Amino acid sequence: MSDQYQPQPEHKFTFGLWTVGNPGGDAFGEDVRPQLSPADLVYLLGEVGAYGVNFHDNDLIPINATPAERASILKAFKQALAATGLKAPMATTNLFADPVFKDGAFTSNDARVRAYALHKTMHAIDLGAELGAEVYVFWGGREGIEVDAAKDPVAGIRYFRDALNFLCEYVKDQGYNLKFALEAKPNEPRGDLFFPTTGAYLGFINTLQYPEMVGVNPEVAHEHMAGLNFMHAVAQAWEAGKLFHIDLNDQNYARFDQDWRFGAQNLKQAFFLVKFLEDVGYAGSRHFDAHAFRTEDYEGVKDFARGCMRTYLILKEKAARFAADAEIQGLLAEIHADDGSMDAFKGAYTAAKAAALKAHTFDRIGLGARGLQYEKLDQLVNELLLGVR
Ligand code: GCO
Ligand code: MN
Ligand code: MN
Repeated sequence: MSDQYQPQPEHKFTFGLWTVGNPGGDAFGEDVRPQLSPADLVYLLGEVGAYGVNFHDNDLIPINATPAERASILKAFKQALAATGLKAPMATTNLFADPVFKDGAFTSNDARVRAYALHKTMHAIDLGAELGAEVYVFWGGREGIEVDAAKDPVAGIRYFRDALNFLCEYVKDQGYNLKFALEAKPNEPRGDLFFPTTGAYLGFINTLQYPEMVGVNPEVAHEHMAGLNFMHAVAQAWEAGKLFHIDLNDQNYARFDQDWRFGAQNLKQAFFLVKFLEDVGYAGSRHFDAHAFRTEDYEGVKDFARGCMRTYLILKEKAARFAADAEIQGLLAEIHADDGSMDAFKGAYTAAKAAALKAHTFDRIGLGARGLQYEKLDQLVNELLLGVR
């Protein structure tokens, strides 16, 4: 491999314990890889050059662990972090695997389940803070329905808001340096999930008690499942100052959550995403929430992890080429040219401006007849990506 594409700490590439540690079982087949311990997964990530490792509470400490088991797992994990230099920048709660959450956690109809979800999350937040996490993700894997008759969706929104307000207060009370990032998904594992898109969460955040503590964690696969343009969701989050984290992976449109290696399927979308993140100077983790194909052993898992990071870095280089390509930049300059003839109509409203604009005569036919050269531009992008310019 060329050195040019070697991951460095400043690239902030992270993986979850549940990603490289995914043993490959699916709804139709059993695990194909042995389960590795959290510490061993940290060593694997150190070997491939990642910056950090993220975890759900139960990726690290099984839900039934005794205090002695907990202490020994944590000790080995901390030793592995110290030995590899890996950070643990993000943590989260598993609020979906245990049967207690089969009908939701914060939005369950059962007040006892909702309270248990808060209890479990506070303990998990303590664990994340102990290991240095600064972002805490909420993915509501079971917050939804199969049966609309069973749940009131407005109550679901209110329960979720109450939970986040409570947990923001908890974080402030403990003095933790922790921000929340909400991760949307349209469906799977529930028939329909509440807050199906990043946009839905962006609307919701401003209804919270401490909106400044809460942002989003958009995931490529989740917006693609809904047939949406992921980069646009990321752009809206960025523009709102809410891009606190990002889950990178890939998959075909309108499928289940395939969680493939970054760039495995839609290279052009991946390119524009990387270009966006680099152009705006996004400084957070580039987290790969994906896993190796079920065909792979642990060597294949390393290929998967290296591939995610390498593709990101190659696309980053392509973005720099895009910025330096005279023909592309010349076309863009033409496309975005402004002759100043509309300057008098720009900016804030005034009655005089509105009257002048209403009285102005436009060359509507001429404006509509202009060719915009997007065919040429898009082909130049294709050729750049295909490596011939
Ligand atoms: C999924 C989600 C999860 C979350 C994870 C962290 O579709 O399973 O993407 O992987 O990202 O639970 O919150
Ligand atoms: Mn996902
Ligand atoms: Mn995710």
